[in-house]
Amino acid sequence: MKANQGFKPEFLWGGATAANQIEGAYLDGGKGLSTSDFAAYKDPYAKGKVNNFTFDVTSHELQEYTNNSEKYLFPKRWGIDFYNRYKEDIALFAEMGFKCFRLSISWARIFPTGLEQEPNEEGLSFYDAVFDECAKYGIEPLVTMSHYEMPIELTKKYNGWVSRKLIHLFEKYARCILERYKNKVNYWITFNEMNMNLNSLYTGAGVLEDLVDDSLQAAYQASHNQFLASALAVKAAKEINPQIQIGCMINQIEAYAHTCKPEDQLQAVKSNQLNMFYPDVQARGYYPTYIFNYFEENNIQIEFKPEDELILKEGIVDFVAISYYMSHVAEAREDASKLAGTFDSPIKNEFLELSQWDWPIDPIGLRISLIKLYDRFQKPLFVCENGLGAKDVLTKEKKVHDDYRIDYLSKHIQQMKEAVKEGVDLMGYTPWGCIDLISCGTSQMSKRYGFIYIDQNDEGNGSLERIRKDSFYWYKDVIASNGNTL
Ligand code: BGP
Repeated sequence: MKANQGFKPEFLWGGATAANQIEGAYLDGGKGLSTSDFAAYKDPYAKGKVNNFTFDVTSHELQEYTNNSEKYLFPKRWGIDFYNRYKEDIALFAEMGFKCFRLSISWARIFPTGLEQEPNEEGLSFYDAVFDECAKYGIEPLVTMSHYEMPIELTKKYNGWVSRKLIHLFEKYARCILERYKNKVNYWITFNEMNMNLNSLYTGAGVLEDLVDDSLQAAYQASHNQFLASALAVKAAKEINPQIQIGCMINQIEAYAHTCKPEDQLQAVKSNQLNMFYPDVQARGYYPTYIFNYFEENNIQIEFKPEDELILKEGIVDFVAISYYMSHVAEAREDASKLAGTFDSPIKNEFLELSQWDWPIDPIGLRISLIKLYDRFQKPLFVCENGLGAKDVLTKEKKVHDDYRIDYLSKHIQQMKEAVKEGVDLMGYTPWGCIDLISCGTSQMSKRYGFIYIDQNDEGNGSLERIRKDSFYWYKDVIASNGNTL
């Protein structure tokens, strides 16, 4: 069989965002409050702190809250006013030649508390308008149903995804948006980075950790409930429009063994299994054996009902999507399983450079990940996040010379291309934060990923003007040449 020469002609080049990091307008258009609206200022993952907040936010003003002399602002995620400027932003994406735009729908815009029977029409129309704008330019939306947010009411009432009550509330939401946009959206992802539940339960699953006895147990119970919700959404998608392609997604952090010592190698295998658990369930439709061993070792007992097995089996995804930012180093140690799949590798990889936020930069790790994922699932893959968070400088002439970003992206695209040549079926590439947005991990504006600079600082001040960076013109050429001009 002839080897692939590179990206297929229909390759989906584009960029990625999430509602809570771009939209702003957190109370406009009938939207309810989301968990992300309560992301604390200095505590990236707001562990438990949300409990101390009063939930009655009635004004649009930022409110200040002090706890143990640390200052928090909430709601913090005002975004970049995409809610009002989506036409301008999508026009800029079109100018770069985007074939695809990854965005998420804010659940709380559609069902403000998650509990309503009828959806909020204003919320639905907003996304209609966004998808229509994409269609004008032939841009395919890739829509995440749940990207690190949900109606805060579901945290207050049920403590988020630890409760099975959320499964059918999510199914109602998923059916509603699938039905509404069935002729406008062909590509869907159910949950963003599900494996990050192990890292930050509040962000991924709306669970307040100080309300659960054991956070590992809670993380797996929340994940189980999300698996079921995801599977029901997949089933609904197939019923509503069999043409729809619907995928799962993880934050892919490949673990390398620290040394060739067999114990380290074994730990790397085990660390990678814990990450693969998520796509294993969603792309194969059942729990793998290794996770039951892990549950036993860690005394985890999840509520698994008899009907769950069939739901998982009937909800197998069409493709596997990943975000990819870094690799990880594993070694045999007591706390190794806790560290698996997290950002906090205690061991540095001496062969890799670090970003300004100390994230190891590893383009070959992306190729390794793609090869292994394709070997494992034999399903199309999608790199729906990748990129370099950096402190950009806007010159007096209103330029941003982000050659470091060009260098980062071009090396990753090069490795993706090699993987494709080696036979990996890759659907598309949507680098993260294609337009500068509020960083999830730091809640800051100054950790920028975009091809388009936004005039806004960490305090939310600025004109919000959109400015093309050097990487904007570079990426335009990359897309026009289908990945040949790098
Ligand atoms: C992923 C999330 C995104 C995004 C990205 C970059 O985990 O899906 O929402 O924010 O990471 O992370 P950060 O914003 O912390 O740099």
